[in-house]
Amino acid sequence: MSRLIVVSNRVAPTQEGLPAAGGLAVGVLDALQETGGVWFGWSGEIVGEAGEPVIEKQGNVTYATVGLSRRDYDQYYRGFSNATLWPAFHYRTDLARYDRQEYAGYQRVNARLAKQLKALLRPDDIVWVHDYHLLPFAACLRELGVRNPIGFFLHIPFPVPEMLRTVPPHEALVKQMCSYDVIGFQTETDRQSFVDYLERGGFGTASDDGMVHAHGHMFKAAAYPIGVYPDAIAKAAVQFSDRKPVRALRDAMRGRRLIMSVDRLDYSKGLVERFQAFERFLLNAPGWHGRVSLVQVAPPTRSDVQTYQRIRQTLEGEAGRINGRFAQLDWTPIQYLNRKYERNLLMAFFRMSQVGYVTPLRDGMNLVAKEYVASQDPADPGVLVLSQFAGAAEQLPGALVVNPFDLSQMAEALERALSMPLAERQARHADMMAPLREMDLSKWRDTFLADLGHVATAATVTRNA
Ligand code: GDG
Repeated sequence: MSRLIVVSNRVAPTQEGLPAAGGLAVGVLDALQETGGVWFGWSGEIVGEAGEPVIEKQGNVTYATVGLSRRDYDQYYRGFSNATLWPAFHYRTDLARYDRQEYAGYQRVNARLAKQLKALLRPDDIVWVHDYHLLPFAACLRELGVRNPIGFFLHIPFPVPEMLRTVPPHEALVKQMCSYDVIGFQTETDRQSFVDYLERGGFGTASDDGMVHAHGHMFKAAAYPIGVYPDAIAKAAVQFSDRKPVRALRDAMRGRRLIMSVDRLDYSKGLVERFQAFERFLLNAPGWHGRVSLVQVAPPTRSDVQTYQRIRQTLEGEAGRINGRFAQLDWTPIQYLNRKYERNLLMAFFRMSQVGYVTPLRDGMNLVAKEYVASQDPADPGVLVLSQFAGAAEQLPGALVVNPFDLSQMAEALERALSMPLAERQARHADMMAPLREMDLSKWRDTFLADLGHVATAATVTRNA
């Protein structure tokens, strides 16, 4: 049987039951533990000189990790990946910068990782590459003569052509992407943006069955919305409901309503606007003072990228200001927790809350929204307030969908969610559970890999004809 080789920037093995707080790590680890396979990528360590991969087996999964030098880390990871591609793909050109040396480092690290992976590859392995750090990876492997099927999944949004063109080497990057056999996006909208870029630029054409012919390659581009395992989440939420931190939160709420938010601390998640909309809600609805709190869990990430330091400061300022304005001796409106929690505890927090407040300014999918829904008690479910700019909004019709740039609308949605009658909450919850079950995480993995199998077989036949 052929092995599945997953490649992502950061390989994230479980450490003391705590996987990294990131959607890719959560989704990939769950998907890989079931099928078994190899996970190749950066160990998270900065080393003097990049050496051979370190191989380590844990259960079903073999981890093959490599270190990055300080220069590689600064140029490839902190630089081009997270200070150019991440902001631009999330429509934050105001925060994006471009540096030629960083881009050269990005290409250099992709080429080196490809070389290191090639040494581990067997002829019948299937390679599945993840995310924006590795757009050129298949092109690098092909240059080394690798013939294996290679698929790619983009976890973040694919921007509209005008936005993409703000990234100076856009043409070279998209050309390199065309070396993959299958390119997966979170939503139809993302897929369409990619195809628009190719067609309007005269680089290629797409047909109705999802096949694309561009830059001399035939490949498939389709949407594979990433999912969760709703039943496992519901079970964890119940099992963890008696744990100490959950009891502590319940006690602290003392019968108050709870609005719950969980995000990596990232400017794409719309935290500042979210706090400000909560402030507006408190202004509009004094009857709720003392009766509802917003708990925001926001573990810091990429804290050595300057824009992330700035968002952290702004947010601390906003939480302090809003609390100073409204707090009472026995009531803190916003509890802002800059730390990581065990994942199952988060699911229990979701279950005890009345509102899930998930309002990114832009998000590929947003797994928190799906986890929130899955954690609820179907007999007495909380309400999801969800940004229209999260990929998840295309799949969760029962949410109260808001525009995160419209603070008044978000404030109204909070009020509506907090006062929603039980029957409506139940109906909305049931509407969301159906697609969550239908498009769960194994479906995401299996449909992607099935397509990769078909396309790669066809490509081999053509190559050998
Ligand atoms: C990228 C895309 C896409 C959060 N805090 C803690 C913690 N988390 C977990 C959540 C959730 C995951 O991290 C976050 O996933 P998201 O999907 O919400 O967001 P990104 O990290 O930006 O993920 C995103 C995703 O990839 C998957 O394709 O949906 O659009 O940006 O599972 O529960 N986990 C733990 N402690 C925390 O404090 N253990």
